[in-house]
Amino acid sequence: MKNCIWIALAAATAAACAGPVGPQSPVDKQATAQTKALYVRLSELEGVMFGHQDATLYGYTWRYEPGRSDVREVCGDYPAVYGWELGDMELGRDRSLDGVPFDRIREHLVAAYLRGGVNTVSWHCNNPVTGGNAWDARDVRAVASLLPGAENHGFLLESLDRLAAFFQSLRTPDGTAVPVIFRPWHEHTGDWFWWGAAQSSREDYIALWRFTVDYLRYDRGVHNLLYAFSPDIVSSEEDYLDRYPGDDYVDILGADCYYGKDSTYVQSACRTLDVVERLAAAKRKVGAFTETGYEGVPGPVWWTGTLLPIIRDRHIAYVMVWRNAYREELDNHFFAPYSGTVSAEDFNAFYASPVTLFENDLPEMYR
Ligand code: BMA
Repeated sequence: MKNCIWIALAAATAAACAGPVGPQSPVDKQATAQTKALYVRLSELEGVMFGHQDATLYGYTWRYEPGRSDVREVCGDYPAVYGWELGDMELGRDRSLDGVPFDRIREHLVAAYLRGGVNTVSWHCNNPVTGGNAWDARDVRAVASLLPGAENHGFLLESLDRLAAFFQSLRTPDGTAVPVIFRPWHEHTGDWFWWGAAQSSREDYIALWRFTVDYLRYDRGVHNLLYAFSPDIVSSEEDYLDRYPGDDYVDILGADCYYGKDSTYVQSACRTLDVVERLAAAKRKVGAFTETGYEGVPGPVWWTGTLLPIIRDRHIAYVMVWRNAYREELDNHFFAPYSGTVSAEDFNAFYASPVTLFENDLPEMYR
């Protein structure tokens, strides 16, 4: 009895002391236990996890060498977040648009999870109308053509079936489904993808997003996903929410913003992340800087001089930079440092900052 009173008192005190309630659970009520745990972890972590697209698959000077990562070769630690790309899976191919076999992606994604890492997946889907790639944005019919009753709806179903099978195949050796942050139809505020705002109506874009989530969740029973919404830069909450599919369809409020040739990056990134943080707090969801980077990172102090001040003091779960393309395929297309590059030393200072979290900073329980 006495114990009960103490427990009741402790609970009441904890409730009274607790701050605003943070994100509670993913929008998918049937999300697996590991997916729910990932969401809690994303909302509770103190600091900003660092992510790198395709981190362990290849680097600037190597490809498919087990254990390697350009980030690790610079700072001695793996990233905490990994991005992977599924473009071309919708065509039934066994390699991505970047030539990476999907079997390898699965292997690296599961290995990253077993080390305590967080996985996020993007999808540069080919244009269903023209047969061109994701950047073939000449045609304005593509999004509408995928909706129920329209001529390419079958293509959408087939594509989502393929993605669903991939998501469901992400299992640890003991059969546990690996949780993944899925970030479809990204950067839709720009005009460079066929699903962009200049190429589709607001209603059709939202319908495509909702159909994608509902189909994977209810028709295919995929329950190991968190959904991330990631426009490019925005200037206001209104702007951000213009094509927002609704709170029941999004777990993570993200945004993408790249360093360009002009000097607007810091201002644009800060303004956009201010919006992300405010909306994430209001909606009790997780915020993230889902893609960023400076191609070729020519600035020797870009990490601590530019990126760190942008992410410091922010309630965002992670910041992810884009891939280090293998230079024999694509020269100077790298966004993380590699050993010997001009920003490598500065990256070590960025790594050492208490703000940034890499694999070794993750709580033991996640590793
Ligand atoms: C882009 C570039 C392309 C790549 C695509 C998907 O931003 O890196 O080379 O094909 O992402 O990974």
